[in-house]
Amino acid sequence: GFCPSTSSFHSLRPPLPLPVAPALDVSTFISSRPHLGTTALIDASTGRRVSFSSLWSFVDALSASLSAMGFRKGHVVLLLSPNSLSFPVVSLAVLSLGAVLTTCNPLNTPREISKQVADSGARLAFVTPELVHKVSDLGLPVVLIDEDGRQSEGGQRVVNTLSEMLRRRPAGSSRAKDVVYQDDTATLLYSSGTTGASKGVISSHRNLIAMVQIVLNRFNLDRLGEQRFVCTVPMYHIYGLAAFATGLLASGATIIILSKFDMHEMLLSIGKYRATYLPLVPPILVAMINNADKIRKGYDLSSLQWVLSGGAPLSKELIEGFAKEFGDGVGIMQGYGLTETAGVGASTDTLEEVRRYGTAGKLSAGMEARVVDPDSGRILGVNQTGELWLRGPTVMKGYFSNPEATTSTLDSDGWLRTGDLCYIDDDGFIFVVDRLKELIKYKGYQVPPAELEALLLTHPLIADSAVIPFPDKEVGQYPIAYVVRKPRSEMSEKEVIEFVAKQVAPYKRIRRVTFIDSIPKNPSGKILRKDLIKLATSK
Ligand code: AYL
Repeated sequence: GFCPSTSSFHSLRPPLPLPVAPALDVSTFISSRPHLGTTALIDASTGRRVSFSSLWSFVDALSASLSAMGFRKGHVVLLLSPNSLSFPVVSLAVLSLGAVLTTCNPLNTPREISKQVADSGARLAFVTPELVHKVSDLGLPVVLIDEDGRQSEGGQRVVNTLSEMLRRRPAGSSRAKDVVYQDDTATLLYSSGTTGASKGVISSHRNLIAMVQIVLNRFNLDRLGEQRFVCTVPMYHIYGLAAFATGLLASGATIIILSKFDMHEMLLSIGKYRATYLPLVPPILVAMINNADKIRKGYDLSSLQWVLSGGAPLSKELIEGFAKEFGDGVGIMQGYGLTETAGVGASTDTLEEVRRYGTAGKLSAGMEARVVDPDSGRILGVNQTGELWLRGPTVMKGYFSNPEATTSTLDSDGWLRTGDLCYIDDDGFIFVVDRLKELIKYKGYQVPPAELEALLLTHPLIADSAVIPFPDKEVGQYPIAYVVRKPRSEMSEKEVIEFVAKQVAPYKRIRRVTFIDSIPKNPSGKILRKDLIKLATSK
């Protein structure tokens, strides 16, 4: 689909049907899709099932309770929880009110969470009992997600429990609900984008409705009511949120939920629930290939038809390795996307597309792409490598209260700079060559170097620092640091590593430190990251 007159690539997929009514929230859109499914969710460890009809009555009850508590359109609600049956319920209830959902990695430290609460302006948090201590100093009212009737310890700020809110359909539910428009903000997921610290990505209901349609388009709709997806990817992240807390719930498919990634539990539940789809990030695929013998002997994977991989690059070698170990019966679908595109922007969806090993896929329905020379700004053509720009119905409205980051990422015509170096071949397949932006991806998790650099600079013995990715077969990349010590400082590598480790989530920890006399920078003071990456990987 390269169009010479506009110098852009168009999606080769059938057009995306989108609702035209201006007043519509994504939760209502999902619940009104017809499908053949009966069981929506299964908790893999307890076997507890939630039917579609109970799911939607839970969502109604919770949204009525929230409304009775005074929650309205535009109010921001934090959801801090591992994957669970409650995660989609809370998300959809918040969205149905026109309130704004912000999610957070449960591994994050109190310091990291408090930054997000302050930035997003969250005024209520849904939190599991194990995580309540992480928000106890914030003065934020808490609703305890008490699925198993567990009590919180220091829960003095607990204003309600989820079970209580689901039980009672409050008298106040007659209170008029605000009209929610497709253009209203739905979610604030945090991403570091191309540079700097984490920012709130503003996705509208329209963005998410388009994303739901893309999810439905990707799979064979007629049979989706019979499909069973194992959910190990985190729902707080756009990958999991798009698939498991929203998109697939419109399809009738059943979602088998694991509270966290555990190889044994994941493989066991495939056999136990006869799962057909397994969405993963590349490091899990690597681990499966490395343990292929044990896995084939120990588990029944006969029901599995598709593995989905997304969120980080998956090489041709890995796809071949997986095919060799697990046979032709299981295909690997690729998904490429960003938090800023509310999920998948390109993918391989059919057997024919999947056979193009190494591609990130073809543009999703409704998406357009440009390939732009990062130095000259010139728009490039087929098979030429440059920065990928995307435009389409899922592209974010901007970064929350950050106009500078917004204008440097989104232009006035709606083009989003992805920060990924790509080319698009004659058949419209996108190949990701490298990452231009600062982002480090550890097991698919975002690690923003700028955040770690800012933290290092708070240490009294550190004069300057730069954090860069180091490639690793198992995890993708891990963060390493170049540090300039203050004069006469004898600070050790271990001290630097521990200083960071105490304050950040485990996936952000710096794994190696090299002391250096000065950080290489260009005349305007920008760190020459590529030079440091070359230095680090040449040894
Ligand atoms: P964020 N191949 C190479 N790089 C990728 C791929 C891929 N398939 N997918 C994502 N990335 C990198 O916001 C790329 O650098 O969302 C991109 O700019 O955490 C960055 O990750 C964005 O990171 C899916 C599939 C959602 C993917 C996604 C988006 C998750 C990543 C649903 O089905």
